[in-house]
Amino acid sequence: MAEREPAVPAELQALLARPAGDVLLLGHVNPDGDQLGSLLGLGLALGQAGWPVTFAGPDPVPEPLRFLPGSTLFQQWTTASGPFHLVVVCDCPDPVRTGGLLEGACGPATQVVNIDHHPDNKRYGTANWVDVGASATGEMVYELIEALGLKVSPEVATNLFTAVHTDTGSFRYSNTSVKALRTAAELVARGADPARVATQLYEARPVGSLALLGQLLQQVQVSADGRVAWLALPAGSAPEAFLEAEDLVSYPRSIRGVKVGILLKAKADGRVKVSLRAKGEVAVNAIAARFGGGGHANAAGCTVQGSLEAATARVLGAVFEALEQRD
Ligand SMILES: [Mn+2]
Repeated sequence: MAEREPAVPAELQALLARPAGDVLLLGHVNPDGDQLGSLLGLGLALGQAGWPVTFAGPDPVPEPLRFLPGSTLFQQWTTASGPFHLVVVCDCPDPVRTGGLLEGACGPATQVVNIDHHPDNKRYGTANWVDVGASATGEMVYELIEALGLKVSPEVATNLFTAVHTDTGSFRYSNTSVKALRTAAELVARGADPARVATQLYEARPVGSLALLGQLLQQVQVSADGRVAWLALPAGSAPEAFLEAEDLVSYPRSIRGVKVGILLKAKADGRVKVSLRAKGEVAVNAIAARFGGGGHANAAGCTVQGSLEAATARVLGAVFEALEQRD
């Protein structure tokens, strides 16, 4: 994979060059390792440089990510305080996902910095940096911190390493570029501990979760041609914390010959949350977009109205259509 030139926009560097007011690092619903690692890494670095920083979002830090340094500073908000001088949003393609907090945190003079690698980013910031070639937003934040000449402490390094680690599927997915690995290596040199991060993320399951995992995985279905595998979970199949902690969609994708893996989770309110994962042959973000969702070519999601059976049939229909167009 070719190296890309460093591309931190001058506008962004100018905004963050020196402390100029209070900064809100703002998260979105269901924050993941890339989003929290990016926000906490950047916020801790800005804090060390003298900026007054606040970390907040509509949802709390999920249990498996509570080892991230600074995560105890992250506040769960229903309404935003503010206005802030600066609001930084990371890894968030659509401001709707902040649950109204972005609007609440902004006054007429607020600068909104939008740093992301999703191709469907809506460029809602006053300064936008969208690099679809970046493996993770955390990779971009590392580049930004370096460009600003800020200190990369072991705490900052751990957050950014976790961001790159999780978004590349532990350096297994097709976005595991030379740059992703170089960034990870530099972060390890600055104090991130790969074994500790992996242990916290993948070897800290609560007792009993394997039995539930086994029970749920028995429900994985595979299409007759072997190219699509899915897991459709009725509402209440498993506790929310379990679903949050387990990357269930990775199991249907892990089957030999499967091109698209799907997880469908029915919610009590009649919506079905859909996660789609591919192996580089079908762009699942185009499929998710048909249902009002989005994401990356190999990892995307959407929400479908209706029963689990109806949603499964509609999504499978769209996936097979995409496979046929590819053939
Ligand atoms: Mn990401």
